[in-house]
Amino acid sequence: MLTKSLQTVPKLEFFESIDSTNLALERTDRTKLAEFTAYVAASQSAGQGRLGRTWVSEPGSSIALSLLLRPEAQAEKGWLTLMMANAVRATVETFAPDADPRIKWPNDVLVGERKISGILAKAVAGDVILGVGLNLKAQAGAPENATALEQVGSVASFDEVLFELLTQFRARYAKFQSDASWAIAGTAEEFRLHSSTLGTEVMALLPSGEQIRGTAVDIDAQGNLIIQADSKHVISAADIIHLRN
Ligand code: BT5
Repeated sequence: MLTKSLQTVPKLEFFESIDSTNLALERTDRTKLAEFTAYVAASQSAGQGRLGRTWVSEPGSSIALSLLLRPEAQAEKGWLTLMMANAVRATVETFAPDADPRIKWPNDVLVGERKISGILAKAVAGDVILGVGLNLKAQAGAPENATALEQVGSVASFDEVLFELLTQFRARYAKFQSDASWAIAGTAEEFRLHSSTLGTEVMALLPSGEQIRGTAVDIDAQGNLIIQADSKHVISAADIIHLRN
């Protein structure tokens, strides 16, 4: 079934249904698994978002993918998340050329203001588990502001989309493994080109409960978001609300 995608990784475990591909990879003994092992599911009963939130993946409606990574440079979760966001964005553009997919810092891919994909990276004992959910079809249980490839004009199959996504990500990650600082600069540049966050008025909701309202002006060398309000704020983790585009 996943004929094309199987060619892109050393090992691909496919689950028709699982609780969470990130959790499955986390609880596996990974010592015998090669880097780039992929856990893929057609549905999840307990898909994870950030901060204990849920990611909806109903049967046959989305791709849930978790990749086992062993970055040579110090695990840069934020950069790997943005690198995957760039790969997802390029994948969506491949199948829906008119959709103008954009990246919302730090971990979403949007079409317009609708979310088509979310990314969740976790560092575990020297490994990074990089999870991504990409919607293929509309789902009854997804939030109102969700969208899916089929809804933005794509008729591509699960295997075609997964193959493209893995290929897009691998090309970017290979650069990272050979020269991390060069690849990080490239990741930042690609994000700047395709971000829906930069240059807009945002409200950042920080994990502490603090709220910062201002203009998202750039990301810094660590991948933090810089918000210009009365003063400059450097944000490493937050939910961002786009107030105006
Ligand atoms: C994310 O969190 O967007 C990260 C999602 C990562 C999912 C992948 S699937 C493979 C791997 N295995 C897992 O268990 N997880 C990863 P966050 O930024 O916290 O956004 C979560 C929010 O997105 C939810 O609270 C909903 O509002 C919204 N949401 C949930 N399901 C959605 C969907 N299918 N499409 C669009 N939005 C959704």
